[in-house]
Amino acid sequence: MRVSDKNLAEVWDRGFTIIENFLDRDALAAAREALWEIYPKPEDYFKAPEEHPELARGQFAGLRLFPYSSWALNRLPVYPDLIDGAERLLETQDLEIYKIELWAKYSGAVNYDQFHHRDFGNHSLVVPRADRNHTQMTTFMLLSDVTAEDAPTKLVPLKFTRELSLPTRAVPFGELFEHEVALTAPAGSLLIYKTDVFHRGSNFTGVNRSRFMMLVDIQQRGWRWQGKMSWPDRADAKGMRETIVRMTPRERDLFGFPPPGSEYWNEQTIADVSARYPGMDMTPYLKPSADGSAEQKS
Ligand SMILES: O=C(O)CCC(=O)C(=O)O
Repeated sequence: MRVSDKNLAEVWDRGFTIIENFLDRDALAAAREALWEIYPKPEDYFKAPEEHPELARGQFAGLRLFPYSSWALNRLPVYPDLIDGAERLLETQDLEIYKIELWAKYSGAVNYDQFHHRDFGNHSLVVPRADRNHTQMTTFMLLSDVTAEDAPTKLVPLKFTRELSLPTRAVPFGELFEHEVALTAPAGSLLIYKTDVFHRGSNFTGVNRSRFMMLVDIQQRGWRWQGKMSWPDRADAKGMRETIVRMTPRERDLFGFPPPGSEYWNEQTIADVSARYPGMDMTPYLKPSADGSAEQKS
């Protein structure tokens, strides 16, 4: 579903917006099915939680970094309506995806309650700008229904925190609770928020409940003081090569892959990148750059 202008305006005014049923039904169903290649199905987990001690090691134990073994998950960060929303919010097409995580939580594994915090603490070496420049667009894609019992994220509208100076990254547990809005929405919904927004994870209040989401963060390319993951570092991770092959040149570009027309491309790099990524259609990279360096020679 296209992110509406109203939703984008809400990101600026309130600090966050929730777009219900954002993912199309097929994409959601395929992504949910692929989750079980990574995580235990809830019904299996709750039969014997003690068989999954790795998920009880702490609040972040259910985090898994991009890429994944399945295209059904790997395609979500480049879901066209997400990138369109980022282009319109950030008012540029020169974007990079700077973090992708999957996060599974199971009730009883650990207490997921958090104090309110702002995410820029580990997304930036500095602080967000108070105007609209240098904004990082952070998102949660819900891959399961989230009701009040399912550990919803709780966010505080900006109007309640304007008095707190930007360097304040966290407040003591319990503060701001009276202003928080719970992210309760059906599977397939999208939360967009900014890194100056106070929010927190909450604990489950129901039994045998679980919550699955994908976190995708996007910013304008080229701000070396902001970011989180390094895609070259993940290049040899399982699933990355297949994912890069399946993506369009535009989608690869969001990960820093050289775009068509880049001076990187020449006869040698086209041949050798093609060998590193068997099956990749190299045709778009054959187009000559301004100095003609990628023109194929016969
Ligand atoms: O999982 C959630 O609902 C939010 C968690 C969070 O905000 C964090 O760990 O930074």
